[in-house]
This record gives sequence, C-alpha cells and structure tokens, in this order.
Amino acid sequence: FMVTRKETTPFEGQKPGTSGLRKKVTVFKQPNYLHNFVQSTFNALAADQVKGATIVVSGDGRYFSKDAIQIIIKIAAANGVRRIWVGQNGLLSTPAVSAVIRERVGADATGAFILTASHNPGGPHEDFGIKYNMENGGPAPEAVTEKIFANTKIIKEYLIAEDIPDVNLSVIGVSSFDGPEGPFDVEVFDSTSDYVKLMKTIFDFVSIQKLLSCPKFTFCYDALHGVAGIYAKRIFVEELGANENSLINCTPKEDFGGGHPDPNLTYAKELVARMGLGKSSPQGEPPEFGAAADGDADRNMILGKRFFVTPSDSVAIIAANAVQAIPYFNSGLKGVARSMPTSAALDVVAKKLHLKFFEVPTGWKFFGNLMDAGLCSICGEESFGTGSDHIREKDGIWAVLAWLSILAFRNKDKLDGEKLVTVEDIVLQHWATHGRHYYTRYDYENVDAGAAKELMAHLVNQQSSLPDVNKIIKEIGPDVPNVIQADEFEYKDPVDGSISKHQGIRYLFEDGSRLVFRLSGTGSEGATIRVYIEQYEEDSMKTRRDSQAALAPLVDVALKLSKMQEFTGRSAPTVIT
Ligand code: VG1
Ligand code: CO
Repeated sequence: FMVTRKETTPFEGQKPGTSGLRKKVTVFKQPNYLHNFVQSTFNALAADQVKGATIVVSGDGRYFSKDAIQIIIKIAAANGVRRIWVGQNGLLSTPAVSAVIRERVGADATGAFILTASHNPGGPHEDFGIKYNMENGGPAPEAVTEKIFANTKIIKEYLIAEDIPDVNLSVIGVSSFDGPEGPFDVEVFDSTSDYVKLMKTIFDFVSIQKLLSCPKFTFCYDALHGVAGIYAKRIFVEELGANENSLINCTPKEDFGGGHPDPNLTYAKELVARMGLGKSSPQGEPPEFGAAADGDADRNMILGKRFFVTPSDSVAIIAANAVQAIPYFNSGLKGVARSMPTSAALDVVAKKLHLKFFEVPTGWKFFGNLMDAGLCSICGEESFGTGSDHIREKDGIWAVLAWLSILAFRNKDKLDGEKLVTVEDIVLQHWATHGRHYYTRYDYENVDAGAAKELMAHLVNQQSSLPDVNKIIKEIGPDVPNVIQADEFEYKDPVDGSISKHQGIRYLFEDGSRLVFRLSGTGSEGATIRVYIEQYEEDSMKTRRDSQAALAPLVDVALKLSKMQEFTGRSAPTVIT
C-alpha cells in the first residue's frame, strides 16, 4: 500500500472527557473528524508506541463502529503500526480490551482504540465515542489526553493508506499487506476467549456452577443489547450452566434496541420488572439474583429479589468478602479505593480490615496508577462501576462473578437445605455490622451549559464563608447538621505526584454526611449536573429506611443551596439513581 498525506483543518471541541471523546454520530461522520482525532492521538504517543507497534481496535458494536474500525486500520498502517488486532465483528467489551492488552499480546501490545460511548444511546442520531488505552490496559492519563487535545487544535495533515481494502471483520484470521516500511497485519480474533480465560484464573467456577445448578437459586442477566451479551452467553450459560432463558437482551445491537444501555433502575426496565422492583408485579416469582451491564460492559447493576444493591455498597461488600470468597484475593488485599463522590461505605470496611485506602477523582484512569504501584486490589464508583487490579478498567461481568462467588461461599453448606442466604441477607448483615450509607444521585441532563457553569460558580463563591453556608442550611433544614468543610476536591496522585484540580464541589457535614456537585464529563450535548447525596447511619436499628425518605432533608438542602431550579429551570432531575 501507499501512504498518502491529506491536508486537514482542526475541529473544535475534540477534548477527551472522563472517558474519551463522545459526540453525536452526525458529528463523527463529518469528513476528517475521526481522522483528525486518530492522527492527533498517534502524534501524542511516543514513536515506539506507533512505529512497529501492535494496537487493539474494537468496541461495543454501536452504530458507526464498523466504519470507524476500517478508517483507523488505514490511518494506523500509514503511521507505521505493524499490527492491528480486532475482536470478531469489531466487538470487545472495554474490560476485555484491557485484558487483551495485558494478557494476550503482553509486552507487544502498546495500546488500544476503544470505540464506545458506554452508557449513552447508539444509532444514527445518537452517540459514538473513542478513547485510547495505554500499554497497562488502562485509559490514557490526563497528560496524554491533554496532548491529544492540543494536537487536535493544530492538526494540518493526517496519513492514510487509502488503497488497503476494507477488512472482513466477521471472519477470524489474518490479512497481510505490504507497505513502504514493511508488512502490516490485521488479525481478527475471538472476542471472548482471552477474557473467559482470565475470569477462570480469578474465580472458582466450580463453586459458582454448583450455586447456579441449585434449583432454589434463580438468576437473570440483562445486557441491554450491549456487548456484554456475548460474554454472558459464554460465561453464564456455556461455562457455568445457567439456563439460556435467564439471559435477556444478550444479542448486541447497533442501536441497543433503541434503549439507553445504562444499568440502573430507570433504564434496565425489563430486568427491574422481572426482579419485582417495577411498578407492576412480575409474572411469577422473581429470580434470587439479577444483574445488568451497560453498552461496553464495564458497568454493572446488582439486584436481589425485590432488592437493589447501591453500587457504593456493592464495592464495600465485595471488599469485605473477597479474601474468603474469591480465590484471586485469597492472599489478602493490597488496598482499596473509591472515587470521591462514591459513598464512604468502603472507607468503613477499609478501616475495619486495616487496608490502605484511597479517594480519587471520578473516572477509572485514576485507579490505574495505584494498581500499577501495587497499592490497590479492589475499587469502585457510585456510577455502577466496580473492578479490581486484574485489569485497568471497571468490569461489569467481573462484578457479577464476584457477587456469585460471595453467594456461593455463603451458601456452601446450604444448597441442599431449606433456605439460601440471599442478596438482601448479605446487604442487611453488612449494614448491621458496618452501618449504612444512605445514598442517592440526582442527574440533571442536557442543561444549558452556561447555566450549569453559573450554578457551579455560585457554589464555589458561597463556599468562601462557612458561617454563611451554615446559616442558609439552618433556614432550610433545622435538623440538618453543620457543614464543617466546604471545598473543591483536588487530588494529588500518590504515585506520580500529578495534581488534578476542580474535581467536584464538596460539603462535608459534622455527622459524616456529604453533598457533592459535579459536571459530567461524558455527555455529548449541553451539560449534565450531578448531585450526590449521602448520609451515614451507624445505629443498626435505623438502617432499613427507604433511602429517598431518609435523605429528603439533605436533598432539600442540596437543591436550595445550589439554587438548582433558579439556574436550570428544572424542578426535577432527569434520572435518580
Ligand atoms: C461518568 C461516571 C463516572 C464514570 C464515567 C465513565 O462520568 O460518573 O463515574 O467513570 O461515567 O463510565 P461523568 O463524568 O459523566 O460523571 V463509562 O461506563 O461511561 O466508561
Ligand atoms: Co461503560
């Protein structure tokens, strides 16, 4: 093939957010838009990460992925990349990409382009996304994403091998091409086998299989038409013997069936109904255990029969039980970490178990450094993300296997008995010993970007006087305790010393309650304001209240303190999780 230099001009706004560049498909389809971003990424990497390198390219299969993969192949070839690995049909979950970089090609693989907009809808008028992951299998750190963004603002040309024909992505095998600098290969490989192999080294599949084959234990998994479906079939059905009809929406679709592939109580409707948590009563007895994933399968929602497990509780419970229940952790945990807005349930576990503990900004890239330095084994975010140092992304299927492992462990001697220990039992027990962190998140989506900025500026301004803040709070809720600290979260990475500022506005109350305000970095239109509300209850007699009722006074304070309705015109959030 020949290498052509194409002139181009910069596009505005190609700044990678919390997890890559996410825009409407119509934006990505503009001539040169994707080309510019890919070339800017290559220009931001060290020469040896491009020339002669092996790069993985795949994603959650959303609309425009197949076109994007062909374009990236041609630009990579022209930039001197030696080899491109593509999952069959262009499919690889985000955690599987991380696993492939780390496990399969080992030292050879220098990184990956992951094509996903995660939990955002897909289709011709919805979202597409792209992010670059590094040789450790984790998202590019801020130093790299900033360099990419800087490059997008000055780009003048990109390189492309236009005469490489489109590669058939549906057939496993290698296509080889001769370029000016030598051979170039595109290898299409099985999307699931490396990931399945890794999961088998972490979990005790035999004990999970026993649990799943127990007639009293019923199971349901909803992939929301995302890429998780192909892993669910392989792992839950083929490896672990679950019944095929326990899987719903497990065939990946380019538009996720028109739905919103976000595993929460609002969007995972079908699963929520089946589990007895919907408005109408389910057909028949709900399953004992249910779970869902987002589009790229890095998120998870864990449900018991008529019971919702808050993600912040989920990571705390996994951490509390991991050493006994999961072989990978048998020799102990190196440490645990959570993102700042995630509830402090994990903190309590860390303290009791004398574990190293870290609080990092939102976004998985911050956990990677801790894991690479051997400081952290398990981490999680309130946004339905949980994972461990087996890879450098959050991992939706892993979280389900972790919960199944805990259930299998707790029920080891009960499979032939009368009653199993349930998801609800495990959570109630956890609250009884550790206290409960009531938690909720309010999202205001697609708010006017200027109004959102003003709201945040108003809060920062207000924070300069704590007495004033407390005066306002007393007027709103006389029973709400005092704020003892109000600031913007700033993080100094303990490994490389890098500092990330403006990572969310915090109000810390004297009873351990917290309010956090952040602007989302994953949306593709307008701004999304997130309000995180948390209250700690240590008294084991008071841990079983309805969380919205328990949090109502604090919610009221949050909305009035921020003048939410005044700034945004919204009287209610778009989504409550
Ligand atoms: C959101 C979540 C954050 C998560 C990120 C990527 O970011 O809040 O916790 O890491 O999505 O998840 P933001 O900036 O919109 O709040 V995924 O599954 O979209 O890669
Ligand atoms: Co995701």
